[in-house]
Amino acid sequence: MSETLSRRKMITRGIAAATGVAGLIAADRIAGAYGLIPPDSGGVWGPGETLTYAAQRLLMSHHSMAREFNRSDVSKAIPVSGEPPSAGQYKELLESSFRNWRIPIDGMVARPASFSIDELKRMPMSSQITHQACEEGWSFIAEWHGVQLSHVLNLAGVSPAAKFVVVYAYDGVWDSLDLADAYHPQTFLTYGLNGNELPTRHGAPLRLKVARQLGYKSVKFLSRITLTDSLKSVGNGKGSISPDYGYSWYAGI
Ligand SMILES: Nc1nc2c(c(=O)[nH]1)N[C@H]1C(S)=C(S)[C@@H](COP(=O)(O)O)O[C@H]1N2
Ligand SMILES: [Mo]
Repeated sequence: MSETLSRRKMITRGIAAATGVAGLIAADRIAGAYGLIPPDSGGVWGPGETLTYAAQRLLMSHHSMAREFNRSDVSKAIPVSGEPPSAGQYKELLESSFRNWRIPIDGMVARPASFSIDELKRMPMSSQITHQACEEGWSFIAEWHGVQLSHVLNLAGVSPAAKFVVVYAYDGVWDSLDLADAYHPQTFLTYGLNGNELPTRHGAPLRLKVARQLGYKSVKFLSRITLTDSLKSVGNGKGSISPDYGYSWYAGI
């Protein structure tokens, strides 16, 4: 994990050092021309984020896989970040065992739809044993079960003009992925953890699992999925609630 992070920093710093300030602006222009400016960068004024995102997208294959582990590597204790929403719609859904919960998928899709947990479970199930790291320094290895996000996207029929998948949670958290990460084979909608139902505190009934980014991109307690071609008018316009707390939209590892 720290090796990966420092390698990423080295690449970014390497490009920055080699190019200098004029180069930074040039790099930003190139990144812009190729659609490699992340939504929270602020163009040339945010070259750090742009270089990290662009370097990963240019230097690493879109389909490079996060490492998968063995069952014997699964962590004994799994830390939790945050509490499930204790009031409102989520509380009602939890009290009725999510019987009336459905996840809508809408926006720039040919066939807007919504799915219950049972419907999601009837789709092809995938599992992954991967490492999840929180930006605050802790991490764990766990086995996640669910359906690839790409499967659900294909059912809904993503418009050729769509560029981002936005996800919303019942606790007000929201985030987005570009289509490279949304269609990545290890990007799941998960309903199971270590052979059991997904526990409430880990995001029941459904959470996003994004194996190649930090934990905060794996949004829990999902309430809606929507496709868009621009994040400018979504929330703070930065593609994620994370920049409000000082973290970047792109959290690749
Ligand atoms: N809806 C929602 N999703 C969330 C969070 C949250 O507070 N609310 N915390 C994030 C953070 S910061 C991390 S590190 C992971 C932690 O996942 P875990 O609680 O299952 O360990 O969930 C992420 N997903
Ligand atoms: Mo986190």
